[in-house]
Order: sequence, then C-alpha cells, then structure tokens
Amino acid sequence: MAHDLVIVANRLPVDRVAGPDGKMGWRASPGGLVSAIEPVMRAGDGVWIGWPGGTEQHLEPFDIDGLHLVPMSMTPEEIENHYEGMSNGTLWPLYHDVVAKPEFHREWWHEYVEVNRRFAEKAAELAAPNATVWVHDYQMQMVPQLLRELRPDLRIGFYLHIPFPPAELFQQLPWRRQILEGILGADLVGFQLPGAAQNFVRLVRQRVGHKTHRDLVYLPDGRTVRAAAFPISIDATGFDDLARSEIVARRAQEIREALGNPKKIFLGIDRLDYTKGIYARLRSFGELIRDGELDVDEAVFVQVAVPSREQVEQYRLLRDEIDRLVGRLNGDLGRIGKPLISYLHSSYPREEMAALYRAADIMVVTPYRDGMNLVAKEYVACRVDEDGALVLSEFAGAADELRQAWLVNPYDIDGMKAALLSACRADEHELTKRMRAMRKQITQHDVKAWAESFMTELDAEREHTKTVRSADRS
Ligand code: GDG
Repeated sequence: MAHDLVIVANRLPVDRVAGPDGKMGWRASPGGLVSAIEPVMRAGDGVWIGWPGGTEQHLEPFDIDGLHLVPMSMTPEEIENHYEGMSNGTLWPLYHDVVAKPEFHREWWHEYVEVNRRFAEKAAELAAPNATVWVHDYQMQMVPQLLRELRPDLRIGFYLHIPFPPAELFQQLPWRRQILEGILGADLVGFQLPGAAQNFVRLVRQRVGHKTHRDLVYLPDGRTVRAAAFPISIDATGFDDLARSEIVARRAQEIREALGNPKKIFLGIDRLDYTKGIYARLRSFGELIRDGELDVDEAVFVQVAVPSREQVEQYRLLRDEIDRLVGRLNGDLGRIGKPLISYLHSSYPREEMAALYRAADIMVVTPYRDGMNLVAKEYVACRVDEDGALVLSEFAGAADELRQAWLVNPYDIDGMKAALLSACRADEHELTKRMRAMRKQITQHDVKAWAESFMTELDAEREHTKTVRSADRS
C-alpha cells in the first residue's frame, strides 16, 4: 500500500517483548519523537520505517496504537559497522565537538551506505506519488540522496537531532563530500540551532562548490535546498498533566522521604554518554561537600544514568570511570545511611521520571555538547508549582531558549560549583521568576509546534522549487 507520509528513522518506537503465552510481540516505547510525529502521521496515513533493535530477520510490518510500522532487520555485521561503528564510533563523537576521538574505518562507511540504501529503497517502495518523506538523524544522512535518485517526485525533509559541527571539525571526515551530497537530496534540512544550519551551508559552498545565499543552496539541477533551525521540544502539556497527577505527586513525596527528607535534592538524568558531562558535575558537587559549602545531612545528588550503547568500548570505559568516582566520593565523604550521591544505572517509566523531576530542587544538566537536551525542558514542564532551579550547560541547544537557567560552562569546575551553590541558595521569589519565564517558553514552543513548522516549511520549499523550475522552462 502506498502512503502519503513516510518517516525514516534508525529506530522504530517499539521494543520486542515476550507475551504471557511466550509468543514474541511488540510494545510501544513512547518517546518525544513519536508524540511529535504521531498527529502528522495519523493525518497523512503515515508509515514509519526503522530498526526495532536486535538481530531478528524477516520481520513483518505491523500496526501498534493505530500507527503503521515497518521493521527493517539488521544483521550482526550491520549493527557492528553501521550502528556501533560509523554512527556511534565516528559521527557521534565528531559531531559533538570531538569530546571523544572519532575513529574512521572504510568498512564502517561502506556498511553505512548499504544500510542507508536499504532504508531508501524501502521508503521508495512505500511512498505514494508525490508523497512526503521525513528522514531523521545522523544514522540516515545518505538516505535523502539515494531516495531522490529512485523517486524524484517525492518531497523529502531531513532533520538532524544532534549538533552539526563547524567546518574545522567536519573536514576530518574522509567521506565529507559524500555526506553533504547525501543530505542535499532533501528539499528542507532542519537543525536544532541556526549555527548548525550556517555550518552546513558554509561547508556545502566550500566542499561541494554549490552556490548559496543565506539559508539556500542552489543545485545545478535547478533544485533549491533550504537549511534552517527548528529547535525540537517536548509535549509540555502532557508532562504538566502527568506531574500534577495524584500518583506522581505522591511518588515524588515518597522519593524525598526515601532520601531522608534532605533540604536540597540535586538531580541528573542522562543516557550514560560521554557528551553529557556526568563526571564533571558529580566532581563539582563532591568538592562542595568536601569544602563544607554543602552538608551531606542537607544535600544529596541523585544521578540516573540510563544504560546506552553498551557494546561500544568508550561507553564501557565511561561506565567504569563513573562507578569509580561515585564509589570514591561516597567512600570518602558519605556517612552511615548518608551517601552524597544516590547513583542509579537504570531506566524508568515516564511516571517515575516525572516524580523525580517533581522531587528535585535543582536539576543539573551539564553536557559538553548536546543538540537540544529534552531532559532540561521536561524538568521545567514538570515544575507545576513554578519553583525549582535549572543549572544548564551553555553548550546544550536548550540554553538558547531557557535563558533563565543558571547557565554554566561544564569545562569550568569552579564556575559550575558557584552556579550549583547560587541555584541552591536562591530565594523563592527568584526561583519563581525564572521558572515562570521558562515554563512560558516551552508551553508556547512545544513539540507539536515543532513538527508543524517543519512540515509547513517543507511544503513551502517544495512549492518554491516547482515554481522556479516551471518559470525556468517558460
Ligand atoms: C538526542 C540528542 C536531542 C531518558 N531516560 C529515560 C527516559 N529518557 C528520555 C528523556 C528524554 C530522552 O529520553 C532523552 O533526550 P535528550 O534530549 O535528553 O538526549 P538524547 O537521548 O541524547 O537525544 C538531544 C534529542 O535527540 C531530541 O532531538 O535533544 O540533543 O542528543 O525525553 O525523558 N525516558 C524514560 N525512562 C528513562 O529511563 N521513560
């Protein structure tokens, strides 16, 4: 069956689970992207193509919660080379300011292109004439071009969820030109921030030699491609409702009690990733306790580190480093029944996340580089009493919008310590003033608005190209 809207992403929003009868089935794993795209998908009879995780082969398309999903299977070699290798060993660190050293391997690259080709072929097969295809993220950068070659009639959008690096870093990539040309298969290319869009246009001019003007790229075949910022957001009302619910309010109270009702609860929630700056933030907090600025009887740091990419070497090393640091800080500075860091290496249901957000006085988000960081926005959405403080890295995309946070440079430990203390000591009036402004921002710019603005621009861009081309012919 042909569809008017096709979403292409590395992952499908589902997990494979065994049912009560032992039969394997699917469970929806709701996330920001699904809630953003769901309304657009329903309106356009959409279908979502992606990998469901694991190595099962020959999976059949299925529907879940009314969404049409098409699973793409991956072989162990493809997972190793495309996903763990090129995506998470090369592109992820390169695009995040080389916080870790990217590795370049030709076999990774070849598999990356082949997987992208398979995804593009599937999209070409499922898209109706003149349909819209929305391709997501750094694992799929070759899809727009490969798809355009197969189906020139399609309207193609590409959105990058992570930063797009400055030319000086991107230049390292042996396949820099191919990737730029891959993305240029789209009509509209979306980034989190204007700076990323500018990096992209500048690189296209320098490396591919196309003419550009402001946010437009002019291709020799007459197409124009627009590169612009569409900062992603969250389902703000959904989080607000959840945080207000009886069950979440009660659970937040329980969490505070379980921690011994400290005066101040600091909270970090991140995928266990070296870009997130977990080590530096815990060290800063540890030093504040050591220096006597904070007291273990009065303050505790809850750090949730969600397991992530555990097959990749750098992630295993990071886990060991954090384990050691937490052990050392608790061993050196904690007291009986009073660890200063409550460390949880686990993932939690959405309700528990909301309860943690509600329980925490100071949310600490300190990535070295982050496309947006939704956790920061979710914390704000859950502060229904308009209190609580957000300490936020300048290098998270979210810092552009959440100006009333305590903004920090995560490389500056003393600066971070000062910000943690200042946030901890702020009075109620100050907290409310800042939180109110941030809540207004995320309510007015929620994920629905994000998806709609991207789709509207994509329509407009395609129309523009059509008009220019017919004017050329006449
Ligand atoms: C990438 C970019 C960009 C986390 N743990 C649990 C859980 N989560 C949810 C959070 C949040 C999401 O995962 C994490 O999003 P972030 O934005 O914080 O970070 P990345 O995973 O690195 O996301 C990032 C994002 O894409 C979107 O474009 O903002 O910059 O790196 O929604 O709530 N959810 C549940 N249990 C957990 O344990 N249910």
